Amino acid sequence: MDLRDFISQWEQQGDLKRVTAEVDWDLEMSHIAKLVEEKDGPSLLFENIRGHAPGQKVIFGVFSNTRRLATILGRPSSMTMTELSYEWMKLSVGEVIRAEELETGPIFENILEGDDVDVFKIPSPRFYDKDGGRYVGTAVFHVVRDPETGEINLGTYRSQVLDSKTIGAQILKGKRGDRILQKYKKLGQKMPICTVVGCDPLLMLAGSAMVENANEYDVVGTLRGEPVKIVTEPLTGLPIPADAEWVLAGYVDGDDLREEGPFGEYTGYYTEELYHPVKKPAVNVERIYHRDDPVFMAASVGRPVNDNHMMLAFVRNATLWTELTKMGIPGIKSVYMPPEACGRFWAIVSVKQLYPGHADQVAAAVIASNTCTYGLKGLIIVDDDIAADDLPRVWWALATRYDVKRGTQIINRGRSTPLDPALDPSSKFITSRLVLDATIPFEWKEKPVEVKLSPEVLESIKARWSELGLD
Ligand SMILES: Cc1cc2nc3c(=O)[nH]c(=O)nc-3n(C[C@H](O)[C@H](O)[C@H](O)COP(=O)(O)O)c2cc1C
Ligand SMILES: [Mn+2]
Repeated sequence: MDLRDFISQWEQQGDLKRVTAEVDWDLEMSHIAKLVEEKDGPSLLFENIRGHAPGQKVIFGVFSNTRRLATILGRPSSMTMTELSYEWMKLSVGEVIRAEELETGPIFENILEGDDVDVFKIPSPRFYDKDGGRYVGTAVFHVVRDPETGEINLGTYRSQVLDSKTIGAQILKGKRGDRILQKYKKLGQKMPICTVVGCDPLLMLAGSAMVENANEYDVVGTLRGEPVKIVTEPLTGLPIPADAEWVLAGYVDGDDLREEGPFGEYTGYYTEELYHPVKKPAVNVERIYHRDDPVFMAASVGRPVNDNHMMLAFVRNATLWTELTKMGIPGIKSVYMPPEACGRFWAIVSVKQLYPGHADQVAAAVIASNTCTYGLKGLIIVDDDIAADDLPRVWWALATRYDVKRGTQIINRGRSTPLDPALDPSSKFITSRLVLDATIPFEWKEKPVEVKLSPEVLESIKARWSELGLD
């Protein structure tokens, strides 16, 4: 599958609209996309971008609703995010399907090097008016290789256009990508890197997942049920998708950090660079590859709910569920990370309790998981009669099963993201966390008995419905 397969599929199901009128990359595209997204509209394929070569296209809204997330996972478009996450979990605990290397692919149709390397030829949007510049990487992933183990790692880090031959790569402290960069730095070497913009959207989703000790190409192969087709980028020797739309190849010099940002982020707030400059890793671009008539993939940011929150919620939901399953914790019924909470800061887990303390075990496991150790602030645990994504019933449990003193745990310290506007500016990497246990304690002998309609009476009045004149 490549991006173009999805474009055709969405067009057929009426879930994609081509915009042929000329639009500006500077604020206009992002603003149009945001308005359409807020009305749960189709994804938008902009085909005429001011100042860019005819044939160049930009797609927005790839991830912004569950219909399209379902198609990306190859499932019926009626499935909910929680159902899709369950499918992801089921597939990813199965046998791994490794990537398949091809000799060549459409990504090599156009190769720009030397003086022809000009990042401004790519139709990167500027999203919000206080942004530091154009962003080439919002629906992006970067490919690197661990210099010690040889393992390939994909990671999604926002990328600003810094100049015609440099883009930012905001690889935050402690991410797998950062740990790899630090190894190169220690070796006194620059880190070869490929930046992929536009491809099978599932690859981008995998790039944004907290995957340790696995190659995300293999994760996607396993989810797809067939190997991802890769080719080797000659300059860096790194594997890139054979049918990607745009790829930038070059290196990061860990000793040469550059100012980047600010950016109107997925939290709905601008980042700290609005107040003071922050230096970050940057990619020195030595080659640009693109397909004929390339499709640039962009993801909208800003206040929830949009592309970013749907991606974060879906991927974190799916990998949390996978981790809980792999940890062998019984009774997990459903998992949900609401996009409205930016897709990452709150989680809800429904569990069929089997022993005293089971809900506490679930809480400890969620907090220890790779998925939730980063950024989670709040966790709500509910009993199995309530689905994790049934928010009205979750509220009911908070109202009637949760006792503040018995059901609350505050965890003082945990890893977090400097993008969280609620964190003290002097301590941006550490958060506290809240656990709300809204289950009925397993060990209680006299449990609250739920009020239910009598089945016999229901049966009998069903037969009398016409007679009662209520049809
Ligand atoms: C749209 C989007 C943008 C992201 N931007 C960044 C970013 O700028 N920096 C960052 O460190 N993580 C960012 N993330 C989260 C990372 O992709 C995620 O932590 C992933 O695990 C990083 O890859 P790694 O674990 O291989 O380092 C973003 C996620 C999404 C969905
Ligand atoms: Mn990774």
